[in-house]
Amino acid sequence: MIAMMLPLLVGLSAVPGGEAACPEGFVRAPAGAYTRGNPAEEQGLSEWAPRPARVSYDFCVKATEVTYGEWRAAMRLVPTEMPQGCDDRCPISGVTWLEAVAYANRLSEREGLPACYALKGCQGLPGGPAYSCEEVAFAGLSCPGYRLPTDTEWEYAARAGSNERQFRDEAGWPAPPDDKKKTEKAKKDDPPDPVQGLPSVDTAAWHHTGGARYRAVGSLAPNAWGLYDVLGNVGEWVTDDGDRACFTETPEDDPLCLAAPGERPRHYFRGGYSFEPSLSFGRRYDWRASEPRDDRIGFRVVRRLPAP
Ligand SMILES: [Ca+2]
Repeated sequence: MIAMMLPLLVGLSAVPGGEAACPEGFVRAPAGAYTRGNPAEEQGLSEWAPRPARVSYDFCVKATEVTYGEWRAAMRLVPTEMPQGCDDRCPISGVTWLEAVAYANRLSEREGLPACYALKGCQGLPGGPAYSCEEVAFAGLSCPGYRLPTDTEWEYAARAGSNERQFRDEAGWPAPPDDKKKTEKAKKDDPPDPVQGLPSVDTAAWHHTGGARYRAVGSLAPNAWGLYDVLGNVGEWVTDDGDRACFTETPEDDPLCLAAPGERPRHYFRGGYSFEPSLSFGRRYDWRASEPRDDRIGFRVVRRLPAP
């Protein structure tokens, strides 16, 4: 148990050259630009048109989804029973958005960092049967503590900053031509389709498992930045809680959609989930309330790096 807690207790440390480093178990996402949402070539997955976005700061992203073991090391109550066949390395699932932000605050508290979410009028305990808060206020992107990624940060990190197609069977993209059906002459005349050379999404994502069946985090191939299970396994909550229309209006720099005061928040999760048949980086799933629990959903946390 002590070994499991250690990564949570390691704060940002300086690396040679004076640059802040990410905590153990996190990877660094450098500032940069990309296009969020499904590219035009992908069909039928999203009503949100692709939009250019820029992340203006470096940040640290947890390499894996938060696990049962990590949740247990930080929180008093566990929200859901561990699925059959799982152990402490499985992603925590069935966590409400509110519980996920409470967990992020707990990590900040343990390291003496400011909480990124102000929770007021809360009843019950995170992980308990009826945890609720009257008010949740996000401290903003300059908060140095732990928090959920923004919708933009999540997709940027999941794509490892690239808008290139990554898998030959990524949802929504045209299927690659079936070379087996081509005649020998056609195979000779046609240049090889570059998509055929891409790996299957099965090499990096648990999906199409026929139920809420989760696997130990980090067991498949990571993305180019070293993040595991961004697609599949559990869906992942993001900070944004604004109205759907907000995503078509955000500025290009550091976009964030938050509910207006008094507006009922809408929460979002990303990356698809274990029993979804097809997965896409650009797809956004929305969820009207923070309850009831949905066993498709877990989360990972991020932490912004201070400017050098
Ligand atoms: Ca995931």
